[in-house]
Amino acid sequence: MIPEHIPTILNLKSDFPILNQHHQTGNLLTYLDSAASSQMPNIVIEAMSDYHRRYHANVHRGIHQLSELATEAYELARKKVKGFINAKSKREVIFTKGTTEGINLVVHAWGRANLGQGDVVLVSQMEHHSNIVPYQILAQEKGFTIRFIPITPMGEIDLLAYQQLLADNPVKLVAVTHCSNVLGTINPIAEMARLAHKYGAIIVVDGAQSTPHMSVDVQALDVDFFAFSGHKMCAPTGVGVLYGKQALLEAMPSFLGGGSMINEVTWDGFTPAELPAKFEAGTPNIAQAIGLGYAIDYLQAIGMDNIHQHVQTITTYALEGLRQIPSIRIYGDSPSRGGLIAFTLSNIHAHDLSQALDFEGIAVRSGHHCAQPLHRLLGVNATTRASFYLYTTKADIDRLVVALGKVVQFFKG
Ligand code: C6P
Repeated sequence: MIPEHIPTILNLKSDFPILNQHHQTGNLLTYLDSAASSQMPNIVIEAMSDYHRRYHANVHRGIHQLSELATEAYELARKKVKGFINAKSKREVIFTKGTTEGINLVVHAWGRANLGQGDVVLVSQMEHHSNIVPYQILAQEKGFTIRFIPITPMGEIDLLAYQQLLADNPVKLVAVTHCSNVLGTINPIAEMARLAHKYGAIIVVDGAQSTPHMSVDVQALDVDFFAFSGHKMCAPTGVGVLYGKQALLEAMPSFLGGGSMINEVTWDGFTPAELPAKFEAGTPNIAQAIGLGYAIDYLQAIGMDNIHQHVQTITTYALEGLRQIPSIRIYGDSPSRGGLIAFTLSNIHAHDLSQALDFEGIAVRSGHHCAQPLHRLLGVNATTRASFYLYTTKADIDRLVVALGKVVQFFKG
């Protein structure tokens, strides 16, 4: 249930208990690490607590009242996801642990059945390890080739090079992120899907950084698979979604085996269950899926377009502020960018920088952000990244800019 008072876009912090805490400095916590994991509003925390207190039971197994209540809530969450991403059917919505598991499912089920010697998989240069390593693991076994789609100096996909790679190679699969977790670039997925299909390939999209921030319509994008994580969109950790076109999901073999995913088992073998159960082996993360459903209610009550607009405003404001800092280098220069900014500051190590910011009560992330090949391409080992969400305010950005100014002075002196 959405609270009667639907908060305005400018004043959401009060919905997030964690953001109303004071840091040891005495300042309110300035949380600028939502691209790693976002915070949960009360409505999500309470929905999960309600499940634990009132109707915790396994799903799709018991015919007692608690199990029925749990099953109903779990399936309602699936229905909410279906609407949220505009899937054609609930059968196309597979609950996973997160983006990583979703992509691994595609690679090990679809990939194992369809990729072999002589085939090529295209992966963009801006991918998170989750959208690189699963292909590398399977390539060792099946002998297909991975080629990388180059990016431009602005940090965008080089579409001409992409088209050339499709034309020159027997490409079976294209793996690309909707929004880069380092450069912030939002990629032209509909166009990339159109080109992949023109050359007979499927497209697997990593939606970890886009789904929390903008409305996603998997049918309009015409993607074959699309994976995202709950914990970056106001839901808890431990739940995510893999969307797949029904025909592809039906044709591909099972991935994990166990309870729930079978129709019948004999000593000689098994027949898989219908979708989506076919890909949901074992007891799922029930409370987390319910939490994701409530997170979707919350995001939709505010409006995905409003969230996108808010984050765009905050990001533009942050870019203006950060660009005033001498010796800052910002990575990614695409006008089509999501709510995160990765940067380095002269020769200050990213870890020292984020520790110094933590002393000021500001949480950012530093490191390679699970995108080592991209960092190598950018010529750095590590960056510091500030990332924003619907609860981020201009005051948070002001604090970041002031604190960075202090850090520069400190390291100078
Ligand atoms: N990126 C970040 O700080 P999981 O861990 O499965 O929920 O999501 C993996 C993942 C996949 N793709 C992209 C583009 C991502 O950003 C992430 C998670 C976090 O950037 C943690 S490394």
